[in-house]
Amino acid sequence: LADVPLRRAVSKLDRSHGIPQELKDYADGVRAMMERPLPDPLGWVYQARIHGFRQHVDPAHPDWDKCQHQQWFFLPWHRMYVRQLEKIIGHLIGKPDWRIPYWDYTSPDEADWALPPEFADPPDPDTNPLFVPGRSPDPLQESDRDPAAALAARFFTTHDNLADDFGSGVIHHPAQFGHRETGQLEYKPHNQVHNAVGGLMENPLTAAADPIFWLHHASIDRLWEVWRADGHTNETDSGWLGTTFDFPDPDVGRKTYKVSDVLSTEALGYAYDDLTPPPVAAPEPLQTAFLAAEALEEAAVDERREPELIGATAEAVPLEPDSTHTIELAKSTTLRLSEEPVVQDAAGPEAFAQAITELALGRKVFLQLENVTGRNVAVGIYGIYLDVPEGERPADHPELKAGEFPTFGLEAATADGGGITQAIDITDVARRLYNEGRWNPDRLQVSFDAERLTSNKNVAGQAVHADGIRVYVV
Ligand SMILES: [Cu+2]
Repeated sequence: LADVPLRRAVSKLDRSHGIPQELKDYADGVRAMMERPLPDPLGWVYQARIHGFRQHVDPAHPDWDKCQHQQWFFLPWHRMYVRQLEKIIGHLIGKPDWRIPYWDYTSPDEADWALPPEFADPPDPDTNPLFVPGRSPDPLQESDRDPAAALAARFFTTHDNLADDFGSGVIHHPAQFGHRETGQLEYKPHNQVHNAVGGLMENPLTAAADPIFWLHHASIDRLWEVWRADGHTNETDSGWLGTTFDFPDPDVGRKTYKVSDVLSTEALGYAYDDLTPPPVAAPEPLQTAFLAAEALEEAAVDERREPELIGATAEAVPLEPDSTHTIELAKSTTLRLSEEPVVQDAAGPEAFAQAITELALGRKVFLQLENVTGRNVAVGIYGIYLDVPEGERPADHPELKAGEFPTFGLEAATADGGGITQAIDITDVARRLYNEGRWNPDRLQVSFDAERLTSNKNVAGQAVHADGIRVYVV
Protein backbone atom coordinates (compact mmCIF):
# COMPACT_ATOMS: atom_id res chain seq x y z
CA LEU A 1 0.00 0.00 0.00
CA ALA A 2 1.07 3.53 -0.68
CA ASP A 3 1.93 5.65 2.32
CA VAL A 4 -1.49 7.20 2.89
CA PRO A 5 -3.77 7.13 5.95
CA LEU A 6 -6.14 4.16 6.14
CA ARG A 7 -9.90 3.94 6.38
CA ARG A 8 -10.52 1.16 8.88
CA ALA A 9 -13.38 -1.22 9.61
CA VAL A 10 -15.56 0.35 12.32
CA SER A 11 -15.94 -2.99 14.12
CA LYS A 12 -12.16 -3.38 14.44
CA LEU A 13 -11.41 0.02 15.98
CA ASP A 14 -9.78 -0.06 19.40
CA ARG A 15 -12.56 -0.04 22.02
CA SER A 16 -10.33 -1.04 24.95
CA HIS A 17 -10.59 2.51 26.33
CA GLY A 18 -14.24 3.14 25.44
CA ILE A 19 -15.28 5.03 22.33
CA PRO A 20 -12.57 4.63 19.66
CA GLN A 21 -10.57 7.77 18.87
CA GLU A 22 -11.66 7.72 15.20
CA LEU A 23 -15.31 7.96 16.26
CA LYS A 24 -14.64 10.59 18.94
CA ASP A 25 -13.03 12.62 16.16
CA TYR A 26 -15.99 11.98 13.87
CA ALA A 27 -18.45 13.08 16.57
CA ASP A 28 -16.39 16.22 17.22
CA GLY A 29 -16.33 16.95 13.50
CA VAL A 30 -20.07 16.39 13.05
CA ARG A 31 -20.75 18.66 16.03
CA ALA A 32 -18.45 21.35 14.60
CA MET A 33 -20.29 21.11 11.26
CA MET A 34 -23.65 21.32 13.02
CA GLU A 35 -22.49 24.55 14.65
CA ARG A 36 -22.10 26.11 11.20
CA PRO A 37 -25.61 27.07 10.05
CA LEU A 38 -26.68 27.80 6.49
CA PRO A 39 -25.37 29.23 4.25
CA ASP A 40 -21.94 28.01 5.45
CA PRO A 41 -20.87 25.42 2.85
CA LEU A 42 -18.88 23.50 5.49
CA GLY A 43 -21.98 23.10 7.68
CA TRP A 44 -23.82 19.81 8.25
CA VAL A 45 -27.12 20.92 6.73
CA TYR A 46 -25.43 22.41 3.67
CA GLN A 47 -23.40 19.23 3.09
CA ALA A 48 -26.48 16.99 3.47
CA ARG A 49 -28.36 19.13 0.96
CA ILE A 50 -25.61 18.58 -1.60
CA HIS A 51 -26.85 14.99 -1.69
CA GLY A 52 -30.54 15.86 -1.73
CA PHE A 53 -33.00 18.39 -0.50
CA ARG A 54 -35.98 18.71 -2.84
CA GLN A 55 -36.94 17.82 -6.34
CA HIS A 56 -36.58 21.14 -8.11
CA VAL A 57 -33.13 22.60 -7.96
CA ASP A 58 -33.02 26.10 -6.51
CA PRO A 59 -30.85 28.37 -8.70
CA ALA A 60 -29.80 30.23 -5.55
CA HIS A 61 -28.16 27.00 -4.31
CA PRO A 62 -26.38 25.40 -7.25
CA ASP A 63 -24.52 22.98 -4.94
CA TRP A 64 -27.66 21.26 -3.71
CA ASP A 65 -29.46 18.21 -5.14
CA LYS A 66 -26.39 16.83 -6.84
CA CYS A 67 -26.30 13.13 -5.80
CA GLN A 68 -25.95 10.70 -8.70
CA HIS A 69 -28.05 7.56 -8.67
CA GLN A 70 -29.33 4.85 -11.01
CA GLN A 71 -26.44 5.39 -13.43
CA TRP A 72 -22.66 5.08 -13.74
CA PHE A 73 -21.72 8.34 -11.96
CA PHE A 74 -23.11 6.82 -8.75
CA LEU A 75 -19.74 5.44 -7.58
CA PRO A 76 -17.34 8.24 -8.59
CA TRP A 77 -19.67 11.03 -7.41
CA HIS A 78 -20.12 9.47 -3.97
CA ARG A 79 -16.36 8.87 -3.73
CA MET A 80 -15.76 12.59 -4.28
CA TYR A 81 -18.51 13.55 -1.85
CA VAL A 82 -17.22 11.33 0.99
CA ARG A 83 -13.63 12.49 0.43
CA GLN A 84 -14.73 16.14 0.71
CA LEU A 85 -16.62 15.43 3.96
CA GLU A 86 -13.50 13.75 5.31
CA LYS A 87 -11.43 16.83 4.41
CA ILE A 88 -13.96 19.15 6.06
CA ILE A 89 -13.92 17.15 9.28
CA GLY A 90 -10.12 16.87 9.30
CA HIS A 91 -9.91 20.63 8.80
CA LEU A 92 -12.44 21.53 11.51
CA ILE A 93 -10.89 19.27 14.16
CA GLY A 94 -7.32 20.09 13.16
CA LYS A 95 -6.48 16.50 12.14
CA PRO A 96 -5.92 16.45 8.39
CA ASP A 97 -4.97 12.75 8.54
CA TRP A 98 -8.33 11.70 10.01
CA ARG A 99 -9.96 9.12 7.77
CA ILE A 100 -13.55 7.95 8.03
CA PRO A 101 -14.08 4.36 9.23
CA TYR A 102 -16.31 2.13 7.09
CA TRP A 103 -19.30 0.09 8.30
CA ASP A 104 -18.00 -3.42 7.60
CA TYR A 105 -21.35 -5.21 7.29
CA THR A 106 -19.87 -7.48 4.60
CA SER A 107 -17.96 -9.22 7.38
CA PRO A 108 -19.23 -12.79 7.96
CA ASP A 109 -19.54 -11.97 11.68
CA GLU A 110 -23.21 -11.18 12.36
CA ALA A 111 -22.23 -8.88 15.23
CA ASP A 112 -20.93 -6.46 12.57
CA TRP A 113 -24.35 -6.20 10.89
CA ALA A 114 -25.83 -4.09 13.68
CA LEU A 115 -25.42 -0.34 13.64
CA PRO A 116 -22.09 0.45 15.36
CA PRO A 117 -23.02 0.98 19.03
CA GLU A 118 -21.71 4.56 19.18
CA PHE A 119 -24.41 5.57 16.64
CA ALA A 120 -27.24 4.20 18.75
CA ASP A 121 -26.16 4.88 22.31
CA PRO A 122 -26.77 7.22 24.02
CA PRO A 123 -29.99 7.78 22.05
CA ASP A 124 -29.90 11.53 22.53
CA PRO A 125 -29.01 13.90 19.68
CA ASP A 126 -28.04 16.65 22.14
CA THR A 127 -25.23 14.64 23.71
CA ASN A 128 -24.53 12.19 20.87
CA PRO A 129 -24.17 13.80 17.44
CA LEU A 130 -23.93 10.32 15.85
CA PHE A 131 -27.48 9.46 16.93
CA VAL A 132 -30.57 10.38 14.93
CA PRO A 133 -34.10 9.22 15.79
CA GLY A 134 -36.23 7.09 13.51
CA ARG A 135 -33.80 4.34 12.48
CA SER A 136 -34.86 0.70 12.56
CA PRO A 137 -33.92 -0.97 15.87
CA ASP A 138 -33.07 -4.21 14.01
CA PRO A 139 -29.64 -5.24 12.75
CA LEU A 140 -29.13 -5.73 9.01
CA GLN A 141 -30.26 -9.11 7.74
CA GLU A 142 -28.11 -11.47 5.69
CA SER A 143 -29.98 -10.48 2.52
CA ASP A 144 -29.47 -6.74 3.17
CA ARG A 145 -25.70 -6.82 3.34
CA ASP A 146 -24.89 -9.70 0.99
CA PRO A 147 -22.42 -8.39 -1.64
CA ALA A 148 -22.22 -11.66 -3.62
CA ALA A 149 -24.06 -10.52 -6.75
CA ALA A 150 -22.17 -7.23 -6.89
CA LEU A 151 -18.76 -8.83 -6.50
CA ALA A 152 -19.68 -11.42 -9.17
CA ALA A 153 -20.52 -8.71 -11.74
CA ARG A 154 -18.05 -9.00 -14.58
CA PHE A 155 -18.26 -5.51 -16.05
CA PHE A 156 -18.40 -1.99 -14.63
CA THR A 157 -21.23 -1.24 -16.99
CA THR A 158 -22.98 -3.01 -19.83
CA HIS A 159 -24.73 -1.59 -22.86
CA ASP A 160 -27.28 -4.37 -23.25
CA ASN A 161 -30.36 -3.21 -21.28
CA LEU A 162 -29.64 -5.76 -18.58
CA ALA A 163 -28.58 -4.33 -15.23
CA ASP A 164 -26.22 -7.12 -14.25
CA ASP A 165 -23.33 -4.67 -14.17
CA PHE A 166 -21.30 -3.57 -11.15
CA GLY A 167 -21.49 0.20 -11.44
CA SER A 168 -24.96 0.94 -12.96
CA GLY A 169 -26.05 2.00 -16.44
CA VAL A 170 -24.82 4.50 -19.00
CA ILE A 171 -26.08 8.08 -19.06
CA HIS A 172 -24.60 10.87 -21.13
CA HIS A 173 -25.10 13.82 -18.80
CA PRO A 174 -25.12 13.75 -15.02
CA ALA A 175 -28.62 13.57 -13.55
CA GLN A 176 -29.52 13.29 -9.89
CA PHE A 177 -31.85 10.38 -10.41
CA GLY A 178 -30.71 8.95 -13.68
CA HIS A 179 -33.77 7.06 -14.87
CA ARG A 180 -31.55 4.17 -15.85
CA GLU A 181 -30.33 0.86 -14.63
CA THR A 182 -29.44 0.34 -11.01
CA GLY A 183 -26.40 -1.94 -11.09
CA GLN A 184 -25.63 -4.73 -8.67
CA LEU A 185 -23.61 -2.74 -6.09
CA GLU A 186 -26.11 0.12 -6.08
CA TYR A 187 -28.90 -2.45 -5.57
CA LYS A 188 -27.17 -4.40 -2.83
CA PRO A 189 -25.82 -3.60 -0.35
CA HIS A 190 -26.32 0.08 -1.24
CA ASN A 191 -30.05 0.67 -1.70
CA GLN A 192 -31.01 -2.22 0.51
CA VAL A 193 -28.98 -0.94 3.50
CA HIS A 194 -30.52 2.53 3.06
CA ASN A 195 -34.00 1.00 3.41
CA ALA A 196 -33.01 -1.41 6.16
CA VAL A 197 -31.58 1.38 8.34
CA GLY A 198 -34.71 3.46 7.71
CA GLY A 199 -35.44 6.89 9.14
CA LEU A 200 -33.53 9.65 7.33
CA MET A 201 -31.56 6.97 5.46
CA GLU A 202 -34.55 5.62 3.51
CA ASN A 203 -34.90 8.75 1.37
CA PRO A 204 -32.09 10.28 -0.72
CA LEU A 205 -33.41 13.75 0.08
CA THR A 206 -32.58 13.26 3.78
CA ALA A 207 -30.09 10.36 3.90
CA ALA A 208 -26.85 12.33 4.19
CA ALA A 209 -28.09 14.05 7.37
CA ASP A 210 -27.69 10.74 9.22
CA PRO A 211 -24.03 10.35 10.31
CA ILE A 212 -24.15 6.61 9.47
CA PHE A 213 -24.67 7.57 5.79
CA TRP A 214 -20.98 8.42 5.46
CA LEU A 215 -19.74 5.12 6.96
CA HIS A 216 -22.18 3.27 4.69
CA HIS A 217 -20.81 5.09 1.65
CA ALA A 218 -17.23 4.44 2.77
CA SER A 219 -18.22 0.75 2.78
CA ILE A 220 -19.70 0.98 -0.75
CA ASP A 221 -16.54 2.83 -1.87
CA ARG A 222 -14.41 0.06 -0.36
CA LEU A 223 -16.44 -2.63 -2.17
CA TRP A 224 -15.62 -0.82 -5.41
CA GLU A 225 -11.92 -1.24 -4.50
CA VAL A 226 -12.45 -4.88 -3.44
CA TRP A 227 -14.05 -5.64 -6.83
CA ARG A 228 -11.30 -3.86 -8.75
CA ALA A 229 -8.51 -5.50 -6.72
CA ASP A 230 -10.19 -8.85 -7.43
CA GLY A 231 -9.29 -8.59 -11.11
CA HIS A 232 -11.96 -6.34 -12.59
CA THR A 233 -11.57 -3.28 -14.75
CA ASN A 234 -13.15 0.11 -14.38
CA GLU A 235 -15.06 1.71 -17.23
CA THR A 236 -12.85 3.23 -19.93
CA ASP A 237 -15.43 5.34 -21.78
CA SER A 238 -13.96 8.81 -22.33
CA GLY A 239 -17.28 10.54 -21.65
CA TRP A 240 -17.45 8.91 -18.23
CA LEU A 241 -13.78 9.56 -17.45
CA GLY A 242 -13.94 13.21 -18.48
CA THR A 243 -17.11 14.22 -16.64
CA THR A 244 -16.48 16.75 -13.84
CA PHE A 245 -18.22 17.57 -10.57
CA ASP A 246 -17.35 20.31 -8.14
CA PHE A 247 -17.70 20.69 -4.40
CA PRO A 248 -17.01 23.19 -1.61
CA ASP A 249 -13.52 22.60 -0.22
CA PRO A 250 -12.17 23.62 3.20
CA ASP A 251 -8.67 24.47 1.89
CA VAL A 252 -9.08 25.83 -1.62
CA GLY A 253 -12.68 27.08 -1.62
CA ARG A 254 -13.86 24.92 -4.54
CA LYS A 255 -12.61 21.57 -5.71
CA THR A 256 -13.33 20.19 -9.18
CA TYR A 257 -12.78 16.51 -9.84
CA LYS A 258 -12.89 14.59 -13.08
CA VAL A 259 -14.05 11.00 -12.80
CA SER A 260 -10.58 9.99 -14.01
CA ASP A 261 -9.08 11.86 -11.00
CA VAL A 262 -10.77 9.58 -8.48
CA LEU A 263 -10.00 6.10 -9.80
CA SER A 264 -7.01 5.80 -7.45
CA THR A 265 -7.83 6.20 -3.78
CA GLU A 266 -4.12 6.62 -3.00
CA ALA A 267 -4.01 9.66 -5.27
CA LEU A 268 -6.94 11.04 -3.27
CA GLY A 269 -5.03 10.44 -0.03
CA TYR A 270 -6.52 7.28 1.46
CA ALA A 271 -6.55 3.50 1.23
CA TYR A 272 -8.49 0.71 2.94
CA ASP A 273 -7.14 -1.51 5.70
CA ASP A 274 -8.26 -4.67 3.88
CA LEU A 275 -9.36 -5.48 0.34
CA THR A 276 -9.91 -9.20 0.82
CA PRO A 277 -13.18 -10.23 -0.85
CA PRO A 278 -15.69 -11.31 1.81
CA PRO A 279 -16.78 -14.96 1.78
CA VAL A 280 -19.90 -15.55 -0.31
CA ALA A 281 -22.13 -18.61 -0.56
CA ALA A 282 -21.33 -21.08 -3.37
CA PRO A 283 -23.97 -21.17 -6.14
CA GLU A 284 -26.56 -23.94 -6.11
CA PRO A 285 -25.34 -26.73 -8.44
CA LEU A 286 -27.65 -27.72 -11.29
CA GLN A 287 -28.45 -31.42 -11.34
CA THR A 288 -28.47 -32.23 -15.03
CA ALA A 289 -30.18 -35.20 -16.63
CA PHE A 290 -29.67 -34.36 -20.30
CA LEU A 291 -26.43 -32.42 -20.53
CA ALA A 292 -23.03 -33.73 -19.51
CA ALA A 293 -21.37 -31.69 -16.76
CA GLU A 294 -18.44 -30.85 -19.08
CA ALA A 295 -20.81 -29.62 -21.77
CA LEU A 296 -22.47 -27.35 -19.28
CA GLU A 297 -19.17 -26.07 -17.98
CA GLU A 298 -18.01 -25.35 -21.51
CA ALA A 299 -21.25 -23.55 -22.34
CA ALA A 300 -20.96 -21.43 -19.20
CA VAL A 301 -17.40 -20.34 -19.97
CA ASP A 302 -16.62 -16.82 -18.78
CA GLU A 303 -16.77 -14.60 -21.83
CA ARG A 304 -18.76 -11.55 -22.76
CA ARG A 305 -22.02 -12.76 -24.20
CA GLU A 306 -25.22 -11.08 -25.24
CA PRO A 307 -27.98 -11.77 -22.74
CA GLU A 308 -30.91 -13.75 -24.11
CA LEU A 309 -34.47 -12.87 -23.17
CA ILE A 310 -36.24 -16.09 -22.18
CA GLY A 311 -39.51 -14.72 -20.81
CA ALA A 312 -41.57 -11.63 -20.02
CA THR A 313 -44.88 -10.56 -18.51
CA ALA A 314 -47.52 -9.59 -21.03
CA GLU A 315 -48.45 -6.37 -19.21
CA ALA A 316 -47.38 -3.84 -16.60
CA VAL A 317 -47.13 -5.27 -13.09
CA PRO A 318 -48.48 -3.62 -9.94
CA LEU A 319 -46.14 -4.24 -6.99
CA GLU A 320 -48.81 -5.18 -4.51
CA PRO A 321 -47.86 -7.18 -1.40
CA ASP A 322 -48.95 -10.81 -1.78
CA SER A 323 -49.71 -10.39 -5.49
CA THR A 324 -48.57 -12.98 -8.08
CA HIS A 325 -47.73 -12.37 -11.74
CA THR A 326 -47.09 -14.74 -14.65
CA ILE A 327 -44.03 -14.62 -16.85
CA GLU A 328 -44.59 -16.52 -20.09
CA LEU A 329 -41.41 -18.36 -20.98
CA ALA A 330 -40.33 -18.53 -24.64
CA LYS A 331 -40.79 -21.74 -26.63
CA SER A 332 -37.50 -23.55 -26.49
CA THR A 333 -37.24 -23.86 -30.30
CA THR A 334 -37.30 -20.07 -30.69
CA LEU A 335 -34.34 -19.48 -28.38
CA ARG A 336 -30.84 -18.68 -29.59
CA LEU A 337 -29.72 -21.22 -26.98
CA SER A 338 -31.25 -23.94 -29.20
CA GLU A 339 -28.44 -23.35 -31.71
CA GLU A 340 -25.73 -24.37 -29.26
CA PRO A 341 -23.93 -27.55 -30.38
CA VAL A 342 -24.47 -29.28 -27.01
CA VAL A 343 -28.21 -28.92 -27.53
CA GLN A 344 -28.13 -30.03 -31.16
CA ASP A 345 -26.66 -33.31 -29.94
CA ALA A 346 -29.77 -34.11 -27.86
CA ALA A 347 -31.70 -37.14 -29.13
CA GLY A 348 -35.44 -36.57 -29.53
CA PRO A 349 -37.70 -33.52 -28.98
CA GLU A 350 -38.13 -33.98 -25.24
CA ALA A 351 -34.40 -34.27 -24.64
CA PHE A 352 -33.90 -31.24 -26.88
CA ALA A 353 -36.27 -29.09 -24.80
CA GLN A 354 -34.76 -30.30 -21.52
CA ALA A 355 -31.24 -29.72 -22.79
CA ILE A 356 -32.11 -26.10 -23.59
CA THR A 357 -33.57 -25.62 -20.10
CA GLU A 358 -30.46 -27.11 -18.56
CA LEU A 359 -28.23 -24.94 -20.69
CA ALA A 360 -30.23 -21.84 -19.67
CA LEU A 361 -30.21 -22.65 -15.96
CA GLY A 362 -26.54 -23.64 -16.16
CA ARG A 363 -25.82 -19.99 -16.93
CA LYS A 364 -26.76 -17.00 -14.81
CA VAL A 365 -30.45 -16.20 -14.75
CA PHE A 366 -31.66 -12.67 -14.07
CA LEU A 367 -35.14 -11.41 -13.39
CA GLN A 368 -35.38 -7.73 -14.29
CA LEU A 369 -37.98 -5.29 -13.01
CA GLU A 370 -38.41 -2.81 -15.85
CA ASN A 371 -38.77 0.88 -15.04
CA VAL A 372 -40.45 0.69 -11.64
CA THR A 373 -42.21 3.92 -10.67
CA GLY A 374 -43.96 4.75 -7.44
CA ARG A 375 -45.79 7.37 -5.45
CA ASN A 376 -46.65 7.29 -1.76
CA VAL A 377 -44.25 4.35 -1.52
CA ALA A 378 -45.06 2.45 1.67
CA VAL A 379 -42.89 -0.64 1.17
CA GLY A 380 -39.21 -0.19 1.99
CA ILE A 381 -38.09 -3.63 0.79
CA TYR A 382 -40.16 -6.03 -1.32
CA GLY A 383 -39.37 -9.72 -1.15
CA ILE A 384 -39.48 -11.44 -4.56
CA TYR A 385 -40.47 -15.12 -4.72
CA LEU A 386 -40.73 -17.67 -7.53
CA ASP A 387 -43.45 -20.28 -8.07
CA VAL A 388 -45.10 -20.00 -4.66
CA PRO A 389 -47.82 -22.71 -4.52
CA GLU A 390 -51.25 -21.29 -5.26
CA GLY A 391 -53.11 -19.90 -2.26
CA GLU A 392 -50.00 -19.80 -0.06
CA ARG A 393 -48.20 -16.75 1.27
CA PRO A 394 -44.76 -15.93 -0.15
CA ALA A 395 -43.30 -15.20 3.29
CA ASP A 396 -44.05 -18.81 4.29
CA HIS A 397 -41.63 -20.00 1.56
CA PRO A 398 -38.18 -18.55 2.29
CA GLU A 399 -36.67 -21.30 0.07
CA LEU A 400 -38.45 -19.71 -2.91
CA LYS A 401 -37.20 -16.19 -2.24
CA ALA A 402 -35.07 -15.00 -5.16
CA GLY A 403 -34.17 -11.49 -4.00
CA GLU A 404 -35.53 -8.11 -3.04
CA PHE A 405 -36.49 -4.79 -4.48
CA PRO A 406 -35.48 -1.95 -2.15
CA THR A 407 -37.36 1.27 -2.95
CA PHE A 408 -34.64 3.79 -1.99
CA GLY A 409 -34.82 6.67 -4.51
CA LEU A 410 -38.00 5.39 -6.17
CA GLU A 411 -40.19 8.41 -5.40
CA ALA A 412 -37.40 10.79 -6.39
CA ALA A 413 -36.83 8.98 -9.71
CA THR A 414 -40.58 9.00 -10.38
CA ALA A 415 -40.90 12.70 -9.57
CA ASP A 416 -38.05 13.38 -12.03
CA GLY A 417 -39.97 11.56 -14.75
CA GLY A 418 -38.03 8.29 -14.57
CA GLY A 419 -38.03 5.02 -12.71
CA ILE A 420 -35.75 2.22 -11.55
CA THR A 421 -34.72 -0.79 -13.61
CA GLN A 422 -33.12 -3.51 -11.53
CA ALA A 423 -31.89 -7.00 -12.31
CA ILE A 424 -31.96 -9.72 -9.66
CA ASP A 425 -29.86 -12.87 -9.95
CA ILE A 426 -32.40 -15.70 -9.56
CA THR A 427 -30.06 -18.52 -10.58
CA ASP A 428 -30.05 -20.33 -7.24
CA VAL A 429 -33.83 -20.51 -6.82
CA ALA A 430 -34.38 -21.40 -10.48
CA ARG A 431 -31.89 -24.30 -10.17
CA ARG A 432 -33.48 -25.45 -6.93
CA LEU A 433 -36.88 -25.58 -8.65
CA TYR A 434 -35.37 -27.54 -11.55
CA ASN A 435 -33.49 -29.94 -9.27
CA GLU A 436 -36.74 -30.71 -7.43
CA GLY A 437 -38.68 -31.30 -10.66
CA ARG A 438 -40.75 -28.15 -10.12
CA TRP A 439 -39.47 -25.94 -12.97
CA ASN A 440 -42.33 -25.23 -15.36
CA PRO A 441 -40.94 -24.73 -18.90
CA ASP A 442 -44.01 -22.69 -19.93
CA ARG A 443 -44.24 -20.10 -17.21
CA LEU A 444 -42.68 -18.65 -14.09
CA GLN A 445 -44.82 -17.13 -11.33
CA VAL A 446 -43.40 -14.11 -9.49
CA SER A 447 -44.85 -13.03 -6.13
CA PHE A 448 -44.10 -9.97 -4.02
CA ASP A 449 -44.38 -9.44 -0.33
CA ALA A 450 -43.89 -6.35 1.82
CA GLU A 451 -40.80 -7.44 3.70
CA ARG A 452 -40.22 -4.10 5.40
CA LEU A 453 -42.29 -0.94 5.38
CA THR A 454 -41.14 2.66 5.05
CA SER A 455 -42.01 5.30 7.61
CA ASN A 456 -44.92 6.09 5.23
CA LYS A 457 -46.82 2.97 6.23
CA ASN A 458 -50.03 3.29 4.22
CA VAL A 459 -49.73 0.31 1.86
CA ALA A 460 -53.37 0.73 0.81
CA GLY A 461 -52.69 4.16 -0.70
CA GLN A 462 -49.47 3.44 -2.52
CA ALA A 463 -49.09 3.29 -6.29
CA VAL A 464 -46.04 1.28 -7.35
CA HIS A 465 -45.72 -0.62 -10.61
CA ALA A 466 -43.19 -1.96 -13.07
CA ASP A 467 -43.59 -1.59 -16.84
CA GLY A 468 -42.96 -5.34 -16.89
CA ILE A 469 -40.77 -8.16 -15.64
CA ARG A 470 -38.31 -9.91 -17.94
CA VAL A 471 -36.14 -12.96 -17.47
CA TYR A 472 -32.73 -13.18 -19.12
CA VAL A 473 -29.94 -15.69 -19.20
CA VAL A 474 -26.36 -14.46 -19.60
CU1 LIG B 1 -26.37 6.13 -0.55
